Amino acid sequence: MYKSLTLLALLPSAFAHFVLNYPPSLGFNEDDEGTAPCGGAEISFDNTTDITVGSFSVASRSTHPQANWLFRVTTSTEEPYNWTNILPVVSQSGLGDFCLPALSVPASFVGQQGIMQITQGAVDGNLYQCAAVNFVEGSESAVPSQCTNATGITATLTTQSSLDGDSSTSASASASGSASATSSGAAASSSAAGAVRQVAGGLLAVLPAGLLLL
Ligand SMILES: [Cu+2]
Repeated sequence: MYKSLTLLALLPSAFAHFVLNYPPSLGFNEDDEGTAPCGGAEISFDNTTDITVGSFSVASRSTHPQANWLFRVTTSTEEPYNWTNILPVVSQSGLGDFCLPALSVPASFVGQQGIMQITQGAVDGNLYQCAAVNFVEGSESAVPSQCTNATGITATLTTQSSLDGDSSTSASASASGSASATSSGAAASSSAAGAVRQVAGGLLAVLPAGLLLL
């Protein structure tokens, strides 16, 4: 706990971790971005974004060269939130705009309001952003303008269903974070890619297609 707070305090104030560009964030405050479930933002349904359950996009911008992402939804507004994963953990490399299109959630969400949570597991811990959404039938007719991928962005699906650690388990989180971010980075990402092809080939096909939508 103290260790991760110290790391956050050492970051330059212009270091934005990551921002959620689409759907619109419930609020971004870089000092609070490590606070679950929504980076310090209050859950509110005053401004919701319609999300077509059959196909939608999530667009972010990252200042971390390597990160793991978890995309989840819920219709609950209270602990423990009963999250549903949109994808397994996504392992991503490269700086800047990062967008995944063609995401989907079960049709059972149609007609409900909910929260979409985007968590980035990065060198400085898990960071959180949320959007208030209104789940509707259908598929996105066009990818939103915010959905672009910076040159050099790559993403692969892992077989993990949750991110390692959080602010309450700083010891293990910082150990695994530094291992994958330094010398073992290449080996870790190539073995993750192999696992993806083996276990979830169909889903992985979504990612390169999205990267062509620039
Ligand atoms: Cu950061």
